Amino acid sequence: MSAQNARIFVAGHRGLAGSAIVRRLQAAGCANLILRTSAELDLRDQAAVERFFAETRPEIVVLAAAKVGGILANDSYPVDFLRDNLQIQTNVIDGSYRHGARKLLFLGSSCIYPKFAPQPMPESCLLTGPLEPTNEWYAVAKIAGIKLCQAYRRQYGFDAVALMPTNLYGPGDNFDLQTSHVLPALLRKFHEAKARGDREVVVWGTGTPRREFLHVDDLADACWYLLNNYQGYEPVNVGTGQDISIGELAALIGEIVGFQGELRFDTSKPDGTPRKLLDVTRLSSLGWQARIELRAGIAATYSWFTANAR
Ligand code: GFB
Repeated sequence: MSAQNARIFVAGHRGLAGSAIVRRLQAAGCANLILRTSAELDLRDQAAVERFFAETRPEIVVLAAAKVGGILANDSYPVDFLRDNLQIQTNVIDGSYRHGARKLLFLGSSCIYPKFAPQPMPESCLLTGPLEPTNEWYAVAKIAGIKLCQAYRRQYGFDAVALMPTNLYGPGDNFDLQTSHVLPALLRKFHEAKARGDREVVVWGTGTPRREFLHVDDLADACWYLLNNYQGYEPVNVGTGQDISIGELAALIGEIVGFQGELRFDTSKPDGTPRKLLDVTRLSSLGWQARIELRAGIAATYSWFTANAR
């Protein structure tokens, strides 16, 4: 049966990734989406998840639900990032398999790779070195998620696929300055600094770390593509293949927002991993590549922010 006609459960459909995936599935004509808010279904609650799968029996599951956050949130709430993610993914992957789903897509993260991995980072560098301490709790949970997918495939032949998206951004992101990732945080900081007429904007860390940013609509398109074209045991990196320093990103966002002042680097805040660029050879050879250019993607996200997120 084609994915268009299948009953598809998108776990985490209100989040940045999940909401983009829902839009992409709807654009592809998928009309049988199963969606639950966290108030309706707490994915950390095994008994509730079990009842949900027994009642709805989805055929395809996209696991985009997770406890996520930027460098400070990751560092401040280790239990939430480790326990909640282990619970969510274990309940959903197990429930999917036992109630007859034929396919599951699990979304991981580029922070699963070692802090000093070779750059760009191929999927094969998983578990070859120590993790970045600011996000090791989240990374360990996501690594366990990949291994669960591989274990269910190996033991039961369940078609569970793990994707590793790089740093995501786009409409529906979290713009809270304490818990967000760098890109939405800087959009808000520059926007507010411009409105107040401030002379400077504070950027955390040294500005030298390099990150790769993928628009969430590109991620959603990759999910749809891999849902239809990949059944492998190995995880697949999802990125653009290009990175930028945080200092350069800040300058670009300042330009897009139209802020005229200076940048000040607060080096009391952590830098995190020095560089995080995915090797996207596997994804390219499967026939998919990112399309949304960074400047255009940030400009569109800024428009969304000014219209929706204040
Ligand atoms: O996006 P971010 O919070 O997370 O930070 P990571 C990226 C870089 O931007 C770090 C710097 O070097 C930050 O110090 N930065 C500068 C800022 N200004 C700001 C700011 O105002 N807010 C924030 N948040 N950062 C996360 C992981 O790592 O990446 C997660 O913690 C996840 O586990 C996610 O994997 C994709 O890229 O360092």
